[in-house]
Amino acid sequence: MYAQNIKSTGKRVKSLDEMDPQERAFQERINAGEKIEPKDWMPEGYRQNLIRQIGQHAHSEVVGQLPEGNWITRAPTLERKAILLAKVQDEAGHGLYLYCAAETLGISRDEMTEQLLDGRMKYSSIFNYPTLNWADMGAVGWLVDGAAIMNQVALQRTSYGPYSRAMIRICKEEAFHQRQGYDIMMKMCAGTPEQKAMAQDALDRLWYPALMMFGPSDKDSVHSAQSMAWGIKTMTNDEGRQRFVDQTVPQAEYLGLTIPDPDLKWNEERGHYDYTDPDWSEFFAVINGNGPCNADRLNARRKAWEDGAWVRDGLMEHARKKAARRQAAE
Ligand code: FAQ
Repeated sequence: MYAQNIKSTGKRVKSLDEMDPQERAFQERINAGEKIEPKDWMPEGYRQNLIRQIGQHAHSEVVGQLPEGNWITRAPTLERKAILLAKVQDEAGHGLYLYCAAETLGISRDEMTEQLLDGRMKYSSIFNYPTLNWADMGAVGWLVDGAAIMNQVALQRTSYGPYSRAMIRICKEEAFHQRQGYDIMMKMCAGTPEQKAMAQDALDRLWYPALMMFGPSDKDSVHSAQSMAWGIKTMTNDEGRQRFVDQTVPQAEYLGLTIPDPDLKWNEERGHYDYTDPDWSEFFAVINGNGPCNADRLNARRKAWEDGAWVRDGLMEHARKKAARRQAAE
């Protein structure tokens, strides 16, 4: 499996024979399916790669509150408002589990936040697209959470223990998120022709951005080969994207909606749908800061960070006083 995964991404990683004994023992633990825990020895590249991926994942959960948070006050009924509020709060919680998992690797949450705000760390491309109307709340839950789960179910088997355990908990909640989105889509598709047209429009705008969530195509993926050899990733970007397409097409058919891809068709021989890739120039523009909402999203996070400074200062002062009191009593 180890060798096959490397081949599928086309990039070369060290073989066992090329590793020094410590690194080789580490790789053999990974190959045997053992979890790596925070105090275990690990190659510096493994640690850094995990900080990058988990940090980016945590930032995505937190920035990901913004497009939906925007609709809490405008939800059409009290029930929808309560559900959306709970979902957005869950995303904040996911961010916190993930920051904690990253902190076990020797970076602080403050450092990760600073790296997000000064552009050294990324967050998922999808959250740089606007949510224009209520149908987008359905499409985000259905497609964005659907894509997120597809990826996160695979990450439950990731080799780093704290990340894997965070994923197990997060997936349980994400399953509810996806269903609430699909439920909104079902209601809209069974509603007036105008409501159904809104649902179709939301699918048209969010389909390709959702496909981009799985990352660049395997041939352009920088990290996949090494991340798969280390068991950090358990499927390639294209494998995840294909699974998502295969799962989502029948769901769109059930809703009576059309996926905006004229070349989408079932391929009997492959046992998968053939589909059109996203426009990769758009993907790279978005991850390099030039998507429709990049500036708004980062400005919102900067403001939250600055507005929260007094809370952080207060907590630090409280902790200092508590420690001093404890020391005086000893
Ligand atoms: N957006 O070498 P690869 C959610 C970057 S959670 C932005 O293939 P990798 C829940 C990548 O960082 C959504 N950047 O990278 C929710 C790298 O740049 P770097 C988040 C992207 O890491 C729902 C470069 O491109 N989920 O939505 C993206 O091996 C609703 C080369 O790419 C996760 O983060 C992208 N889409 O594979 C919340 C899951 N794709 O760092 C609220 C964990 C790639 O060298 C509401 N992450 N890049 O500067 C992963 O599984 C992986 O990181 C991938 C990318 C698969 C996303």
